[in-house]
Amino acid sequence: MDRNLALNLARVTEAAALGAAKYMGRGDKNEADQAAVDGMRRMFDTLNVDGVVVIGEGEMDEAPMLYIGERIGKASEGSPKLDIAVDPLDGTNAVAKGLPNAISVVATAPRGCLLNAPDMYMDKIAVGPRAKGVVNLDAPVKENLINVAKALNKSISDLTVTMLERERHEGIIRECRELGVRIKLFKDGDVGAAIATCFEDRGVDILLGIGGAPEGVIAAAALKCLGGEFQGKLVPYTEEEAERCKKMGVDTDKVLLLDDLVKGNEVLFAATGISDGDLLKGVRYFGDYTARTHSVVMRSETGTIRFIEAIHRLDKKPDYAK
Ligand code: VTB
Repeated sequence: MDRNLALNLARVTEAAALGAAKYMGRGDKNEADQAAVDGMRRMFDTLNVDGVVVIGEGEMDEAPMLYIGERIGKASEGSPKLDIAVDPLDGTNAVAKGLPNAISVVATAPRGCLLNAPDMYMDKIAVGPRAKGVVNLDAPVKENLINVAKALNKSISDLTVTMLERERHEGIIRECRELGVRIKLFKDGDVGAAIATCFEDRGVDILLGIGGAPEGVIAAAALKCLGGEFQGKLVPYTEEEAERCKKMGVDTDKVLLLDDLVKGNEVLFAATGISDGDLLKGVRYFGDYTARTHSVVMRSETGTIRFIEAIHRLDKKPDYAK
């Protein structure tokens, strides 16, 4: 895999972030999402890849761009054939309201390597490298928490669990409180939260709970690069969703391990902050038509993690300056 492609993916998420960030706090999540999609699509068109979107904005009839099955990149002979997973704006509500943790993300792997997760819910567990191998999504919550605390050499009261603030998590929250761990709830953006478990200074040790399945595959791609562990289980809420899982050949009783979600070791991942978050700083606008972005780029093959702060001259990039 061309290692410079990883850096080009940062250009893709930067373009999406610069597009969406202008809409922060304006109350219109669709407008922000569209700007992220436009920025991302435009930059993808400049890359020498033969890509197929396997996780994207929706089915062809509901998404004009970055829809599942769409071919992207300017493919030529010898271009890498890739599966592409995108979430141009994870945290549409966060941008619309000016709240934290909105990011733009993209992950790629060779064709056929990313699980084509349908747009439904997924039960998730994510931990960083030091707790790899000690969690099991099928085990009771308390058992996982005790095992992670042990692996991190922390007392249980110092362990921090993070999850989406949703009513469906009341049961897990109760169990966490009975055990006495710390809890950090967030409103949107479980991709960034899963990644944060891999950085000790980000203040969260384990992600639990149910979020979007597409976001689960994207988070798994990142955790593969970071050497963490991610497990997921599709949670169909309707007959139709259950049928869809069956057709895909996914057993909803089975825990999907990292290699079921993201096969092989040629994974590339990039993310750029849109609003300030635990993982990345948001887009900042300075005088003289400049803006700063903060991104992370990773490759699973070498495990290199790059944080990139970029200063953009918006007057020289008319597409961003609108
Ligand atoms: C999560 C979260 C996303 O969707 O996956 C969530 O990470 C799941 O859906 O940022 P609900 O909002 O229905 O709980 C998002 O909030 C939006 O994609």
